[in-house]
Amino acid sequence: MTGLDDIAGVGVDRRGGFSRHGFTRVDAELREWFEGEARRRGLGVEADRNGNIWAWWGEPGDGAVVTGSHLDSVPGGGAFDGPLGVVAALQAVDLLRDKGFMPRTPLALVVFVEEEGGRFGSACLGSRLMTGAIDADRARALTDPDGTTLADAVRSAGLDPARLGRDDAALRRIGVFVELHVEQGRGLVDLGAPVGLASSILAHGRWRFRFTGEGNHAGATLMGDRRDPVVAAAATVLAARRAATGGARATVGRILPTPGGTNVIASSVDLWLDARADGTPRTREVVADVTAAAQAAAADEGCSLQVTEESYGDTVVFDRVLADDLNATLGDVPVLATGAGHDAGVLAAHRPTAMLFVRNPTGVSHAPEEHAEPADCAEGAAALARVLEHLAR
Ligand code: HGY
Ligand code: MN
Ligand code: MN
Ligand code: MN
Repeated sequence: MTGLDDIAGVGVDRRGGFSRHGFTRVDAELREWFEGEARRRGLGVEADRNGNIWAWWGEPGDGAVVTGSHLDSVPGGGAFDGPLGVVAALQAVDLLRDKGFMPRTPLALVVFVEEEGGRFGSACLGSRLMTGAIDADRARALTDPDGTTLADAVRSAGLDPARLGRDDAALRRIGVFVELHVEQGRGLVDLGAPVGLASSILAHGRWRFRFTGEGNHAGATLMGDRRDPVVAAAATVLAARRAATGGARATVGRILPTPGGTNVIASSVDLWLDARADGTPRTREVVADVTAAAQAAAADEGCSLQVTEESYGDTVVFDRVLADDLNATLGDVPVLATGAGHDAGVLAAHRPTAMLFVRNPTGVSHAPEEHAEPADCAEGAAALARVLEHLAR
């Protein structure tokens, strides 16, 4: 799909996936690409106070029909998660223009920044700043693995960190928001459909578990004399697997021992838990189970433990009236729940919001195997065009 090919080379990492994170040089390259594509279509481009980019078909105005997604990725991510929604939005504008459509309502495309939280650890950062779902002071102090704060990163991207935070003017501009996204799962494959609508998003959050023990020599320290935080962390990983029952999901995808030497007993280790379930009570129950096991493991190992909630969002149920209306427009497509979070999930608490999914034959996401066939991508863009025409007519 043109567009996806244009950016396919940007931010490819050694695993063959993509590592594109907010407010980095790679991010700047992707923004430049998007702004060029938007300007080529005569769209007016502006960045909001939180670093999200808006491209306007017609005069910017309140109550607009807005579509978009993100261009950043998880480390080693796939080619479609985020970019497909942005490229499909550009293609939908082309399709509508080709048929001579002129929106009667302002229409905007938005690229949200740092949706994956791959750099600063907080998911949907751009949309959560816009809605006030994350405290601006807390956000400014977020640091990346190199210790750079969000405030510094924003400043070096040419924005004023003091202006980060809830943006009521931007929210007023959103009359309705629709995000197209590659499906992260096999629902559409199993149903034999190229395009679907989202019904809900699981509650999910991220917690950092910091175990502190005693750094020492791997060879000179007898086993009985150790306080090894990695041992407590390992027990916690297994506890997460045990806790995730009944449809709940618990993942530890990132563990960082300090100092991280092969012949060094770590002095501390950070482990991040990603927990998701149908609803807050069950999600918090999973986290409580894992925390209890982590505390016991830390005590056994003579280590201390500090648990910090880094981001959390309750279950999202998308606007049913809007979904039914769009489904009538699309001619009765499958309606699916998802375990993956999205900027649309953040906005859904503030504005009528819907999501379109495009079939992913592998069902895999957040890995290079993530895929969508060109024909299904085209179907997705055409479906988005029909939806935008319906909403902005
Ligand atoms: O983590 C998620 O579900 C999303 O991809 N940010
Ligand atoms: Mn993702
Ligand atoms: Mn995504
Ligand atoms: Mn030595």
